[in-house]
Amino acid sequence: MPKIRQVHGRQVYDSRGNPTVEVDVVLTDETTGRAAVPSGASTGRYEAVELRDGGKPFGGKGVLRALAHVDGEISQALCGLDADDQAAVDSCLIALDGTPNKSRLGANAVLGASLAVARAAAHSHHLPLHRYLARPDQEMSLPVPLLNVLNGGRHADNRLEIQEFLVVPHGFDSFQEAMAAGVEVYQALRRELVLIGQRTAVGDEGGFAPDLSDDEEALQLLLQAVERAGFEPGAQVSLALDPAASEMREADGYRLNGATLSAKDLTATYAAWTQRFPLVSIEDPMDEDDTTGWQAVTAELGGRLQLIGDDNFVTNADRLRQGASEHIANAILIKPNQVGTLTETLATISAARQLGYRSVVSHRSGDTEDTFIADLTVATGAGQIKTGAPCRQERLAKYNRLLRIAEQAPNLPYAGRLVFGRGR
Ligand code: 2PG
Ligand code: MG
Repeated sequence: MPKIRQVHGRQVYDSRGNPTVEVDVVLTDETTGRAAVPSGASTGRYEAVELRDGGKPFGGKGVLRALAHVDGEISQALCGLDADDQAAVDSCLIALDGTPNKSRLGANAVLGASLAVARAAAHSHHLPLHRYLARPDQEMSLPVPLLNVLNGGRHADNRLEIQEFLVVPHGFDSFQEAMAAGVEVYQALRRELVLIGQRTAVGDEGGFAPDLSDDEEALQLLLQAVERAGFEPGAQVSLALDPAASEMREADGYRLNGATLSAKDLTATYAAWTQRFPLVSIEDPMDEDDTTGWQAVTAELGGRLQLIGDDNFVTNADRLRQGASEHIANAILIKPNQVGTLTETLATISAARQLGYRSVVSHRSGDTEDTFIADLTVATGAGQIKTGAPCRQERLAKYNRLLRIAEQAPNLPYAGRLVFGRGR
């Protein structure tokens, strides 16, 4: 097996125009691999730490220190290792960093190297990345796309408190049909917004960012868009939310539609919405540290809704196990840069499967043209991917990659009905 011969990092820019890390790996057989690292805005406090330079350039967001680690210590440690022993590569990176949260070398430096090695190894084996990452105990599938078509919270300059309103086209036979439905709903939503005199500018993840002040009105608009696009709400296309509730939390409760709600009131609001709208999933319904709020919402709604932990679990298997023992959530969001290596990401997906939790693989609000997560989702059979609206090419890059995989591997099942059944 070829060995790692060279590891080099460079500064590129993400979709928000902030610097980010890109890593190239060259193997002894001259094959190469490249990966670029995304960056969040509504980051959970327990995430692995991205190393930023501070100071004046780029508002402190420079990555020169992280890049110096890639070209220095990381390159030195990885050169000579077998490229297809990903577990050994990642153990080496974890040990080299030496901190529990990758804060010394930077999770951005570490993840860039980890993913670039996997890509290089896949090339060396002449395999598409999803086939290289596949394991006999994981059944591959094409995921349900969770398309974030209305942006609020930290991802847009409007008054919506809920960060993401998503459409979930599950009731279709193929990924291609599901994606087409998502796109039709997105275009129908644009027409709805024009009709009511709203702007159609988009937020960080390509979803529209109208100046609505009422989160319920947003849900209403979305439902209308599904119908106007000609789909059956609930049976073909359902809805999902990511309130990113840590961002809504204030000293005395959760801020929503001009009111301050207790965790109990917030749960009641979600419950009322599930009666009126075809909601199938809510991510981060409560603050990352609000264990009792999370327990209450899980007890009340966990039987009929997917409840995804993002800011609380941060793709960390130990935090997921802790949450499971506290009866919190029934699904986990998977963002490789929250944990920092590919091996840990895969371990978290396996842990979730063992615990009976679903996995939803996700982009970050600041992202790049890198499509690693598309292949990761297929390889692990996670069944769901959340990577923005069908707008802004860093979002479409992932969906388009999935369309190419779907064409190349026509026998892969579409996970829609497997995950969400036939609808309500
Ligand atoms: C989220 C993500 C991605 P960010 O909260 O789920 O949509 O946002 O990358 O800003 O954390
Ligand atoms: Mg989230």
